[in-house]
Formats: sequence, structure tokens, C-alpha cells
Amino acid sequence: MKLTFRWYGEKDCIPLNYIRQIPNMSGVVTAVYDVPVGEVWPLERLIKLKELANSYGLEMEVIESIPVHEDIKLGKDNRDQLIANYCENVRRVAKVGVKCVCYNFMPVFDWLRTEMHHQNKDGSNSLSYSYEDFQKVDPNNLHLPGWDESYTPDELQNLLKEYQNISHEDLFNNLVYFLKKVIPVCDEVNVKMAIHPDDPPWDIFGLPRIVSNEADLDKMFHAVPSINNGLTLCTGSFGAGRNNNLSHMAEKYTKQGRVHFVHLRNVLWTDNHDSFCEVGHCSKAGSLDMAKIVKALVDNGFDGYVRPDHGRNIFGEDGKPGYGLYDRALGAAYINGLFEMAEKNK
Ligand code: DNO
Repeated sequence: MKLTFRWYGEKDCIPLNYIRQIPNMSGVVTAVYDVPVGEVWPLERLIKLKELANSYGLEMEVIESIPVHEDIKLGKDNRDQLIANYCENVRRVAKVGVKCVCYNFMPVFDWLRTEMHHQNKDGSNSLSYSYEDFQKVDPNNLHLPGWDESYTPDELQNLLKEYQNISHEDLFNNLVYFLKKVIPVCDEVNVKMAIHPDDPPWDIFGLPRIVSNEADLDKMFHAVPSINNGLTLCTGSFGAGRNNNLSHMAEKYTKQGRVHFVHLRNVLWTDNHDSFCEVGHCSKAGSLDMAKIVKALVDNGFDGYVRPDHGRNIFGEDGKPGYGLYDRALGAAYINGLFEMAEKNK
């Protein structure tokens, strides 16, 4: 495996010099953040990011994310131009040595939580999702903590309205339409597409979500069989869904060669509904058996990219939600241990 670390570019308050000091760190996972979704990324920007990473001895082989424009998800008339731009971005990232692109196909919202600073007993805080609090959220008056407010309230309402006519099947067909144009480009330039699961893995606000479980993945891989049509196995996202068996999924999709990227983090299920809290990475802290998941990856020949996902705020840090330095660095050290052990006992 190649251990990587998410880095939000030059604006990230965590310097590359710190990232490189994390044991076994091979590279950063990053993106061009300030070009509007749907437009083409200037090649110079990619070259600059890569050179910066390289100057600290870090690679830049994974992009997270090249975001997918909502009009592609909605299947609107202008999607062909937007998909052509997406393909151009794939070609450009390939030019600077990128091997893997993480993206998602969630309508409107990416990850969703009800609390950004859930206080834990040990004095740390982390992201959490409460079923009860979520019931109180009025979709017509959304003030979601941490949500990238890229839309005005009116724009958001219009967008939500547009999705009213989109069924799961429609969204799936729009994903397949997109992949049938993008994957051939990936095949040509050797880039692996790694779809990120829905987080949490169920419909929210009546919006369809189609990458929540094994059946969804099987359907998607069946529709577009190229091996470059793969997965980001995000243990925390899938793991919030209590019917998802993570070690089984790790085994099955690694055997198929479809696990290109792994996000490792643990979640603690906190009630009898859907609620969960993000916790430290180790198995004992939460509801997932992290050692079993890593063993399933290693035993089945996984050799892709891994990154420690969301950490808590610890040691007094007030980091970007989920993306502070300290707990992710501890997570990285733990991940190194799990992989070393699994590899030696293979
Ligand atoms: C959250 C991340 C997601 C992820 C996107 C990929 O912390 O895992 O925002 O980057 O869903 O497109």
C-alpha cells in the first residue's frame, strides 16, 4: 500500500514539512480548489502543486476530487460539454503523473453531519450524526454545519426542486452515461477512477443516493466493467450503514481489483437508529474491526493508496473539521502497524 495524506493545497494550515514527517508517508492527496465545478483546471496549477509536493519528497498521485457538476448528475442537456471538460481534467492530471481520481456522485450534498464539534468524554471533539437532530432539520431552511455554502438559498431550493423528478434509476443511468464517456479516457491515460460512497450511506432529504452498499457497487461495475471503474473504500462512510460488512466488501472488491483507494477511519454507532460519532482510528474506539478490514485488503493483494480519514480534534487543536493534523497522524501510525502486521502474516 501507499500511505497518503489529504492536503488542501497552499491554503492548508498543515505544512508539507509536517506531513512528510509522518512515518512511511508517500504523498499527498489534493486538488485544484478554486476553479468552479465543471471547468477545466489550468495545467500550470497542477504542475505547481506537484512541484510543491515533490520538493518535500512527497508524491501527488491521487486527486480528491475532480467534482462532478450537478447538471451531469441531473442528466441535463449541457452535460456533454461538462463531461468533455471532465475528460480533459482527467487527461491533464494524468499528464502530471496522477494515477487515481476520487470523486462522488451524491446529489447536492457531499458528506453530512449534524454536529461538527461533538464533545467526547476524553476532552476531544469530533464530527457526529444524530438521527434525532436530523429529524429537526428543515430542508427548506438549511443551516447545515460545515456544508460548503456554494449556493444561495434560492439556488439551493431550485436545485432541490430539479431533483424531485430524478429517481434512483435516473441517477444511476446518469452515472453510467458519465462513466461510459470518462472511463475510456482513463483506459487511454491509465487513470483509475475511485468513486467515493455516499456519506452517510442512505438517502437524505428525499434525494436519491446510489453508492451506499454492495448491491449498488455490483450494479455499477456490471454496467461499466473496465477495471479503471473502481472504488474508494471509505470505511467510515460505508461503516455508518450497519448492514455493510466492511471486511467482506474489502475482500470481494480487492479480489476484483476494484479497490483503488482506501479511506480508513472508525465510527461508533451510538443508538438504535442511524446515529454515529466519529472516533479515533483504532478498533476499540468504535464499531468497526479495522484489523479485520486491513487483513482482508492485504490477504487479497491490495496494493493501492490509503489515507487516514477524518480525525478528532485532540491536543488542543482546532483543525478543519475532520482534517486536523494530530489525530490523522496518529491514525497513520496505527494504519502502518495494521498493514505491517497483516503483510508479515500473509
Ligand atoms: C470527506 C471526504 C469527501 C470526499 C468526497 C469525494 O471528508 O471523504 O468529501 O472527498 O466525497 O468526492
